[in-house]
Amino acid sequence: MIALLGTLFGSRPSPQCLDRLDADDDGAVTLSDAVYIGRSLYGRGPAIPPPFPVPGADPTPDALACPGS
Ligand SMILES: [Ca+2]
Ligand SMILES: [Ca+2]
Repeated sequence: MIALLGTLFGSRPSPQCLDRLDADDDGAVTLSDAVYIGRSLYGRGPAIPPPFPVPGADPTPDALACPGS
């Protein structure tokens, strides 16, 4: 969540793999991903989609850059 908010608000450089920040798996990295994570962690929203909670490749195709996948 810290990396996501830092990237969105410019206090951290974007990671090479933006797909890692796409928590709601909609193919874009936006503030809605932070809201999705918060709601999921507090049991007020759907679970974060795979590969969470284990690091791995995104099983659904999208346009987000992720070197090596
Ligand atoms: Ca997203
Ligand atoms: Ca995806």
